Amino acid sequence: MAKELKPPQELSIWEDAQKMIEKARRDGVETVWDRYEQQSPHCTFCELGLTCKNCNMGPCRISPKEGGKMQRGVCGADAHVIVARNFGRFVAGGAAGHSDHGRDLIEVLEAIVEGKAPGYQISDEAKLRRVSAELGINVDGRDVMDVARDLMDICYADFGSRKKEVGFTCRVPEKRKEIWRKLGIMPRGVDREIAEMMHRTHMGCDNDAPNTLLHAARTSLADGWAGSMIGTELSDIIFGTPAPSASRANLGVLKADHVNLLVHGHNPVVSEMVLAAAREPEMIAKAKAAGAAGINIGGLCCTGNELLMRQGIPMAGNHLMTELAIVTGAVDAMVVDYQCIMPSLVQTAACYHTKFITTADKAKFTGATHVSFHPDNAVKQARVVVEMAIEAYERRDQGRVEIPCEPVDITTGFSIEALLSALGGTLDPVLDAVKAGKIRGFTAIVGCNNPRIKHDSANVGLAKALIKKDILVLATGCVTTAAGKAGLLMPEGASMAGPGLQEVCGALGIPPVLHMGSCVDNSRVIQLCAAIANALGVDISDLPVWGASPEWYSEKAVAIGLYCVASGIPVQIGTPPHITGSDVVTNLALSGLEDLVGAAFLVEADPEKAADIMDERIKAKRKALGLSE
Ligand code: SF4
Ligand code: MSK
Repeated sequence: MAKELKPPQELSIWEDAQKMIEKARRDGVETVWDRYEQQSPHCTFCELGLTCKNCNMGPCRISPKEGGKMQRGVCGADAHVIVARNFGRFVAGGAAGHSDHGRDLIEVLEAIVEGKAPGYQISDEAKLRRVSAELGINVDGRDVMDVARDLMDICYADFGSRKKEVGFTCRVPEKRKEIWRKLGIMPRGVDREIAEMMHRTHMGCDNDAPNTLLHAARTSLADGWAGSMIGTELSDIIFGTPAPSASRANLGVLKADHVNLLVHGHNPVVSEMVLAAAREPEMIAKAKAAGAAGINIGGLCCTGNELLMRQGIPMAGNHLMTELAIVTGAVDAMVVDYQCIMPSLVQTAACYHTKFITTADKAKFTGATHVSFHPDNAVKQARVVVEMAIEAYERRDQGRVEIPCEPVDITTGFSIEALLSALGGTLDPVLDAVKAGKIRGFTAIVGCNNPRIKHDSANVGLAKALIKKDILVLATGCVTTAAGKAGLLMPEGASMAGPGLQEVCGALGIPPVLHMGSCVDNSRVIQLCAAIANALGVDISDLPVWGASPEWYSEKAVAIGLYCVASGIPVQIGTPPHITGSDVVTNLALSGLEDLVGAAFLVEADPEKAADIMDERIKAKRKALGLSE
């Protein structure tokens, strides 16, 4: 018998989502929540991480009952080995996603240097020189392209096998590097660590769960301090370093009288070009000739974050809003690159007039229109995409359009450089506020949505609970749209904060939640923590800081969580990964890592309870630094 549908009010905290879930049901369109119900209850073995299909003697399952049958796989692997192997591959998947994105930026830089990337350029030469000098490249008096070529070579080398330490570990406090060296988890090369994880988890290799987990940490560190950091830094160099600007968020950013083109995925390499094409007078004239008032570009997920941070382009929604955006009937085209793009979007788009366009040869979707993007053809292909959106607009049935709300105002663009500039070029004002107890600590809330959790309830709930305790929140990824919709990305949002944070926000004119970028941009968070630790002469694990991912879903989120923990930043998560079938692995994640790297994971779904636990640690860290609690 079909399960009864839950009321939309139980699925999302947002009015725009609730209205579009209702419309989807009226229109007969299936959503992520419908499929989640169909998949529930999930397989217990898989939830516990106790299944293995790493070889053809299996698949194998381990009984969660101690002393029961099936305590070992056919090869003899026990629950701990299987859970650790599965987790290691999960982390490798996430690190591969971020890092391959980073590599794509190196390839664009290479094409710029070779003069084969019309439309792309070095937008922030000062940052190119600054970052290059940090990595030991001679920049004095040299031509910009010569410096760029050397930077490109160093970045490529960070993906390889011949280094002992990836380049950006130059930013890491010495005490932290000593821990990594002692544990044998210093990241050497992105591809090397990912490949070694795949090797170790082949049948008959690394059959010691803690040893596998240490390599998972090393793999994640290669992501954070190399793959992702390269992605962020090169994106800034090529497209510009973000600076604070105003924008808007929610489905109200769609415009009934415009061609609406949404960009979705992660890499600005595609979305920046689409935006540039949509701003060309010739394209706007074509849109007007088709009867539209203009072309409206909106963002989804992390490529939306990239355009929001640098160009102020509005955010239509986060992960669980992507299907619902199409359900408005107002989206003429959705152009995607890779990661976090639900395969269902092809079917959702087919229920309306929406053109669904893929652009990455490594991320094709059956049923989509593929427009292959490369650095040498991106300008031309971006125009093709915009023209497809205009054509689709002509087919739009205005009778099916429902834009469910008015947009809310947000501010964005808090790169480290922008923060420093707002603070007069030094971290001192923030450090003084921390010492005075006006800012008691920091938490980066990062990541996703997950239909296991009422959409954005935990993302917003945790942010509100923390700022009330005078803990400044940094937001990246899909948390951004959640915080924005809740009014937390506006200076006025400080009225929801504690008195100390309110005072600081008022003095600096900043919101209590600062938007720092997309999911690769969590590299900005670890870089900032390292800079603060270096300024204070302590290790990162000595700081009153947390990471959090209350509604995480992806492999990438776990890679981020683990590189934060391995860097000394404890991380709250709302739901555990599939590791609870092994007490060895679970205990290591929740407490054992604390002894090894000075930080561990906290699993707590209730935002208020999580904030209280996080606050206790912040008090302890402040006390140890000689500060008032
Ligand atoms: Fe089973 Fe071992 Fe093969 Fe995994 S590696 S499927 S546990 S035999
Ligand atoms: S898109 S990884 S749902 S943040 Fe980066 Fe959002 Fe999480 Fe994907």
